[in-house]
Amino acid sequence: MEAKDSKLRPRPAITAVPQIEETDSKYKELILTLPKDEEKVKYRKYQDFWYSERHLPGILAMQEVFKPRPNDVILASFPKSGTTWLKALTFTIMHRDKYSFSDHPLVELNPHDCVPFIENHYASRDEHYLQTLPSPRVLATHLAYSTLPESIVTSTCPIVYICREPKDVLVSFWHMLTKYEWLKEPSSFAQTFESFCEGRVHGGPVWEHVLEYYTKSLCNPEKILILKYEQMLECPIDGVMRLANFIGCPFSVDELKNGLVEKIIEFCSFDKLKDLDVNKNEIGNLENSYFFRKATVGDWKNYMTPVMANKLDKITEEKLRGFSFTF
Ligand code: PAP
Repeated sequence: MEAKDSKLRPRPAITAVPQIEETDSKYKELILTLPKDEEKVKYRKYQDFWYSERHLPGILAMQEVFKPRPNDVILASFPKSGTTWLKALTFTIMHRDKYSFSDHPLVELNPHDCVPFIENHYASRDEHYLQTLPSPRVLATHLAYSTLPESIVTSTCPIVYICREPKDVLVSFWHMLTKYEWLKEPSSFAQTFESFCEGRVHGGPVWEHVLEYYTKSLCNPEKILILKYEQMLECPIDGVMRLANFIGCPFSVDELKNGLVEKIIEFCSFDKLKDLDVNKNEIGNLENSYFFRKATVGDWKNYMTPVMANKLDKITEEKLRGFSFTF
């Protein structure tokens, strides 16, 4: 087994991404003309989706410049839908011949360090890092399908998309927002609820985000695989097998006999990852622990009034009408 990959390193903190007022990005002027939403986090609407304003220079640069390698695997998701887990699983499956469990990058690095968000590296002017990573790379994005660079859409790279029931996404989202110190005074749950319903959160609206990838996957099932967070929790073996087959790394008969699928699931489990020192805030990126909260289905019941839940369910019902998709 090869030693840990020296190329991997902790990602830049979100504070490394300049606010729009401070950036010298060539896209600044254009971004300042986009529709704006000003709550505690500033969002702007770009190509029908709302994105955090400070990340838009990176998103536009990525659209213009990013070129995938033919054997990259792209992980896509709406925020708080199971991305961290999908990153850990995909990275472990793909590099299972390279790393042993005892000497694995995920023991010392957060999944977001092992699988970088492409747009975040552009936003923090650290995009050259992506070039230093050895092939095959696993890369991630929260961008809507229609915001993806043409180079990804037309490439041979498989895209794995994970989605989650919107009420739980919202609760997870709100918890994340309450943690950022640079927000000083986070939004109330009621404020975040209204913004979420109107789509004004990073990557929102969630329904259009999911439906774009879903409808594209129907036309091109070899290019896009849709995974559902709840199904992955219910039957991780099935999810991991589908994931491995889709990215071209199927398990051999011997690996199946040796219980490798179960071992990978255990290695990437919420309980295992959240208890690693690197994910506990003591070392590494201060934000690492924010990605591990409860990992359950239905936590929305502890935060939403019946009226709120009903309102969100109605929106979901209306948005999905006419599509064969259900959460
Ligand atoms: P991101 O968009 O900021 O990357 P993302 O990983 O998509 O976040 O979502 C975080 C959710 O995944 C959290 O859900 P919760 O707030 O409802 O608890 C987090 O707990 C959950 N999560 C993180 N790691 C795992 C894992 N290994 N298995 C299952 N769920 C996980």
